[in-house]
Amino acid sequence: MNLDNKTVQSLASHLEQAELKTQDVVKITDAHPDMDFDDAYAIQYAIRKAKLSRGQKFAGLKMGLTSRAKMTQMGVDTPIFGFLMDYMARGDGGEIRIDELIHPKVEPEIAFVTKADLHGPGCHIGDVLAATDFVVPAMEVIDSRYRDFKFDLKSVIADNTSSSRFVAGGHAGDPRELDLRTLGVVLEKNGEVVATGAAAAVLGHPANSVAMLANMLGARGEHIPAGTFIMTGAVTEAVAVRKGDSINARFQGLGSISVRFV
Ligand code: OOG
Ligand code: MG
Repeated sequence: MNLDNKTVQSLASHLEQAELKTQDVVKITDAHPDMDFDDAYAIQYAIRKAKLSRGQKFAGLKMGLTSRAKMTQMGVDTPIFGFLMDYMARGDGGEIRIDELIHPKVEPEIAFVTKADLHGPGCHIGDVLAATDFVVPAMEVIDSRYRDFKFDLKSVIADNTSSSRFVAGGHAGDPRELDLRTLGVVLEKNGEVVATGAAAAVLGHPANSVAMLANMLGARGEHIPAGTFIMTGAVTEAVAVRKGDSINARFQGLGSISVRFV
């Protein structure tokens, strides 16, 4: 850690205010070039604590930048993790208000729900499949608080990995029966296909993303508890949306998710 606690707290409040006031800010490493990865996660944890202290409920964890498409799109090369809260959840088939967001983008993801604790280091795909209750299709709405979605890895970790809204589909699948590598995903905007992919885009298999999360948490003395909802990261690049857009994400064998931005 290179930042003192006061600076961590004030950067957390700065970024959370940007979220709550729908106002973009410049990336925080511009003013704090010496901040390190521990500082970045400490800022993210301070935002989580602030939300919990206001009575909001923890809803799950997410991995980000787990696919080549996303790493290339954002110009970074290491997966990161963040958290989800209850107020970020929206229903399949529902509406998402655009005026609550800065410059949202949508991404199709595979989500896991665990039935046993997962501990790292040393967590691997076999542990994850054994500890998975079911998988569901999901759609994340990311909304970086940074101007023009321009950031570096430390800045985006501090900004809770651009978490903003998420939608989980209701068609649950068993990861032991599905082939999660070849599972196809089609993303449509206003009836036109705008991105396609296969779930192997996520670290070869989305369960590897959950294993990596357990290992990243393990390095911090934490674990993934049983019953955790985990989004494993975008299968395709993220697609920008505007007011009036209808989005439909189709997942092979797992149904589809649709939302409208109003
Ligand atoms: C960071 C969050 C990335 C994913 O699924 O890859 C992410 C960003 O691109 O703003 O959620
Ligand atoms: Mg995502």
